Amino acid sequence: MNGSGESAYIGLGSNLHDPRRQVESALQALDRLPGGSLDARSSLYGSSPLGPPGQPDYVNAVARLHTTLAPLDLLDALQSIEAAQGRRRDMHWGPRTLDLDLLLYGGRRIVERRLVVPHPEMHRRAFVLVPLGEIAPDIDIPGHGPLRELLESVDRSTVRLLRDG
Ligand code: ROI
Repeated sequence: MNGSGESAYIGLGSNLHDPRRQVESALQALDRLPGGSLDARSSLYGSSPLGPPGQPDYVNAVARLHTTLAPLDLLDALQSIEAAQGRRRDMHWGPRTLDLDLLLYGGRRIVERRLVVPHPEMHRRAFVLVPLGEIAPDIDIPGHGPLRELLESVDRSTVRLLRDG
């Protein structure tokens, strides 16, 4: 069933070391991954940090890939991009140079030791749902229903469209 590939949605986030540049360069890296291409990308959004206070605001975006990579191979590829851009696995929910989350993979639900899809927090995170709504307004989140309805249940005021991005 994977011969022609699947659509996968990736959440991007950064709040350290020139966050806009981190996210833009990760989008380029996603486009260069083997076995796929970048299909669509959202604008860049600024968002208030979820997690410990006192950290800088985040830049967030969502991308859609068309990929023939299996989910765990795609996860490996995302972690390589994070590592190449200097991500260190540091403080839980603390500031980060680059976070790439595999949000959705086709319409699938996946529960593995290393990977849960849909991403288990995405349905309550405005900084994921708002950019996702820009590129896939009619999508359903498996197990959670229409994105349009989820968007009504989150505080969208924590997320703002960034100019020139
Ligand atoms: N908060 C925001 N606003 N955006 C993120 O991408 C983000 N990523 C995280 C935590 C620390 C949960 N907070 C975030 O990993």
